[in-house]
Amino acid sequence: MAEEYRNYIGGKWVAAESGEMFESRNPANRDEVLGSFPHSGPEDVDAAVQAAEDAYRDWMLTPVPERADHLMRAGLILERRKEELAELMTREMGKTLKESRGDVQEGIDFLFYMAGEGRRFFGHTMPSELKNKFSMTVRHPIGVVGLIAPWNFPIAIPVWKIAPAIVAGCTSVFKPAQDTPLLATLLVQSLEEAGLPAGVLNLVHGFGREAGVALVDHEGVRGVSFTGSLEVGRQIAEKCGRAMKRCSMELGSKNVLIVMPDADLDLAVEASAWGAFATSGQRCTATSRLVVHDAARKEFTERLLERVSGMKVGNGLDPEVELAPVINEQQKQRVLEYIEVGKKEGATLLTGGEELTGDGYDKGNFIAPTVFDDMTPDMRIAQEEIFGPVTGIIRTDEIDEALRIANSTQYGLSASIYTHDITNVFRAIQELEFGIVYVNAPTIGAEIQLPFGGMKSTGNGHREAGPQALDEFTEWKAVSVDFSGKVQKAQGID
Ligand code: UN1
Repeated sequence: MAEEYRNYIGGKWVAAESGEMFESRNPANRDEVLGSFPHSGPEDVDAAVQAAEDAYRDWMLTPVPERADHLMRAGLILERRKEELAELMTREMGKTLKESRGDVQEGIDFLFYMAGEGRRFFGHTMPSELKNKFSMTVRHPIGVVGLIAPWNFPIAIPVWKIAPAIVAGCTSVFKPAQDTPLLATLLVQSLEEAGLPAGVLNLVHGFGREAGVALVDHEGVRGVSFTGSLEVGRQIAEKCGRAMKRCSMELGSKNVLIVMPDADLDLAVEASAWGAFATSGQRCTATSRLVVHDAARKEFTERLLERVSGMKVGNGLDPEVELAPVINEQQKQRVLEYIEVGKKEGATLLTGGEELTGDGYDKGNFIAPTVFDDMTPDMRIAQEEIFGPVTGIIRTDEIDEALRIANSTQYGLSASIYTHDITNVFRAIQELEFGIVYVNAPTIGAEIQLPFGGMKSTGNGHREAGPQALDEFTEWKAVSVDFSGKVQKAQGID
């Protein structure tokens, strides 16, 4: 029997009211069950929002450094448990152990970063146009928030949301992805162990269409932070717009790596292989388009194929494995369908393109690393987010066209250029419509002290991580104190 886990509501671990459960399984071996989790519905969400509302007043009045200290303690707990969490992460969502360690580390780093933010939490002071009047701005929490996280970074991305919500003084209901409920539970346990008061963070397991929808729709929820697909993000943003709720969206992308003729090809090839196939291409920042200059194309392509052909595909616990399974059966089918679309559209399949079966593969969702050539910017495989181990080469013969192609999708999260030409470097920095731009570095591997988020349909203008993280969860309050003993009227009125 798989171990049974619970929701965390008002400081207590409780079953779903319906009593129904769902299982979390290993994508490399579907016979392995990591645990069973409450299949929650609107009544559970209701209880969690109620708990968050009950805890809100005390929490927003708790000194900011004290709020933030919980994050320091939770970070130390994760640090102590890093290896155990990383191993469970690989078993729950598939990615290689070294990437799982990176995911946990990213969570630890951001917990520490936000813990420090508790002793800053800066506002501004500004002058008044009137005598004996003092003006300043302070941050005010937006209230109870719903945090809806994806499965591809089961620790890091929830921490991107939970940590700034805690420092900001919000109380929250966290609905993790149904594919990674175990890691979400362990994360919440670490915050409980760190002494976070009851109701400040509540955990409701379940599926988007029930628990997720109920959370977004709940009247008590004043803001929603969502990371996931454009399709779902659009539905959430529409609802939030109507209800005048704050919402921050981190959605799809179609990231690009440009290779110019003067690029160091060793680096460009390695960055492309890492960017396209780490986490089996299941990162919002994955390199799914390679825009390669004709002068470098033949050699780049040969070297990339050589690099990819040497990739071992398998269980992420095996230290030799570079390409792990994709998250579930449904995602596997979706990726395979996109590969068919690419072939039909006339892209040339250079390698991969198929599901792997047989010894070691039969119980998991394995797809061979797939590289297309002759991809054109208008193809669906060049426009739509695939979220799998698939990338494609688009040819170009000049920088204007390369930048135009890079910008030619509705998304704009992460872009990279490989060149040493200073003019091309600065043109890329200036012209790329992406929230994250790399020069001679892969499209993946964002660091937590930088703002993370995208332009155009990738988001709605918010940024996670970095110094901007608090903006997602706070309002600005403009405060003026008049100590003149008079009623002073601004704008020059006597
Ligand atoms: C994501 O893919 O959803 O840039 C987040 C990176 C990570 C974060 C990715 N640090 O690869």
